[in-house]
Order: sequence, then structure tokens, then C-alpha cells
Amino acid sequence: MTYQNIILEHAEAGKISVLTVNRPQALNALNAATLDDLASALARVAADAEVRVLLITGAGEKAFIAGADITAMRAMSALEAQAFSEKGQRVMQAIEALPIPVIALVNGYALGGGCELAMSCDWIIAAERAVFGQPEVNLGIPPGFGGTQRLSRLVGRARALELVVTGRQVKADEALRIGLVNEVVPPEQLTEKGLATARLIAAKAPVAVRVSKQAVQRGLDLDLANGCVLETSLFAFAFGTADRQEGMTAFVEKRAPKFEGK
Ligand code: DAK
Repeated sequence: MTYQNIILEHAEAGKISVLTVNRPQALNALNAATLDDLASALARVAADAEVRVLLITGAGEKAFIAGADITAMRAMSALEAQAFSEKGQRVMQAIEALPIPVIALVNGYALGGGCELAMSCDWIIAAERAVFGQPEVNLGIPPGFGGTQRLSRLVGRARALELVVTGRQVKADEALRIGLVNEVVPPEQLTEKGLATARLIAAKAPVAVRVSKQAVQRGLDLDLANGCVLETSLFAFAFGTADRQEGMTAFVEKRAPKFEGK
């Protein structure tokens, strides 16, 4: 399958997928065609049982994604804007709903819809030159791809609201300090750091990784007691897998486990 504005590649015998938004001439801004490409690539990754981790990044040296495409949005009618918004929301939800870990490798500007897309991933690794922000107030709109909701969940109400209503941009070191990103690395090490993290995850028992993501993600919408009930049932499910037996047997036999995702 060929895409217009993204590249979908595979590494480690198909266990790691790397999705690159590829419109560097517009700093990888999200227009409708790019959102369609993303939706289709995400559906493909979701349907591929071999893939253990997805990495999402942006092409070029300057930007991860500089936001929704302002030039395209400027010309939209209200109905077109509604369709565009729905496409964007679907992409963010599709990222979040993937059963495997998704890591954003933010190589430069992650503004507006770009910051929102990065925050839809499970966590962010940033290059030192990365810049984050929700500058929509400069354009007369609030964030519209979930930014007000995900930013406040990541950095807290006060910091999120300050960033959203001022449009202030945050460099990588501050993003690390406020908990927006997990890690900051030199730009030339970003891809390798992402791949190394993905390899680490791909070597673990796939079912245990998937249910761990479910437990953390779905548990955040529950109170503690119900979150622990959810954890117990997912734990019991994983306990029934052949990989659980293999993991424990390998430990006792002092050898590396061979997990098969069963
Ligand atoms: N859209 C379209 N083109 C963009 C773009 C964008 N967001 N950002 C950059 N570009 C284009 C520039 O126009 C320029 O194109 P040419 O002039 O070369 O043709 C090229 O990329 C290089 O950009 P610059 O020349 O501006 O590069 P600089 O280094 O000088 O500046 C910058 C980099 C990232 C600081 C600057 O480009 C910038 O401020 N960009 C805009 C950032 C921004 O405001 N992003 C937020 C977009 S609003 C919705 C839901 C969600 C949304 C909307 C609606 N609904 C519910 C309906 C989301 C909204 C957004 O994301």
C-alpha cells in the first residue's frame, strides 16, 4: 500500500512499525489527506498481530507535526470543518485504542494538532530541539483534537490551562520537567533511542504487554477499587497464557524465555 503523506515501515522482522508523517515542506502539517493516510495505516497496524510496538515521528529536521494545516483550514466551510475535525478525532482515538504501546518520537515542532497527536501516544521521547505548544488561541480557536483533555491529564489543570490560554511554547527541557515527555535525547540519537525502547518491549511477553496497557489506560477512568478489579481480571487472563508458563519456567531453568504471544 502506498500513501501520499506518510511512510509506514517495519523493523525487527515486523515486530516494530515506524510511521513517519512525511510533508516536510509544510512542517508535516495535518491536512485531510494526511489524516486519511494516518487512519488507514493505523488500521493496518491494528490488524497486524505481529507488530508489538508502533513509533510515530515526523520527516525532516525541523518538525514532528506543526499542527493542523492552517492553509487548508482557512478555506473550509463549517461542514468541511466538521468533517475535518471528525477525521482528526478518529485518528487520535485510533492511536490511543491500539492494543500495543505507541511512542511518539518528537524531533522538532509539535504544535496544535501535532502536540495533540503526540499526546495520544502512550508516551513521548523528545529530541533536545523539540518544541511543544497549543497555539490555537492565536488563530481564534481552542484546541480541537483532544488537547484540552489530554494535556491536563498529563501535566495537571493549572499548567495545561496556562499553556492553552497563552499559547506559550515549551522547549524539551521544560516538557520533561512538567511531565509532558518521558525522556529527552540529542536529535541524532532519537531514532535509535526509539528503536532500542521498542526492541526492549518487543522482547517481552506480548499478551502481558497488551493487558498492561489496557490496565493502565482503562484504569485511569476508574476509581482505585474498580481499577484493581480490572487489574485482577486482566492478570488472570494473562496467567492462563503459555507465555506465562514459559516465563516462569525459563526463570527457574535460568535461561532466556522464548515468548510466542500465546
Ligand atoms: N499549516 C500549514 N502550513 C504550515 C503550518 C501549518 N500548521 N506550519 C508551517 N507551515 C508551513 C509554512 O507556511 C511554510 O510554508 P511555505 O511558506 O514555505 O510554503 C513552511 O511550513 C515552513 O514554515 P515557516 O516558514 O513558518 O517556518 P519557521 O521556521 O519560520 O516557523 C513555526 C516554524 C512552526 C514556528 C511556524 O511555521 C508556525 O508557527 N506554524 C504554525 C504553528 C501552529 O499555529 N500550529 C497550530 C495549528 S492549529 C479542529 C480541531 C483541531 C484543529 C483545528 C480544528 N476542529 C475541531 C475543527 C487543530 C488546529 C491546529 O493544529
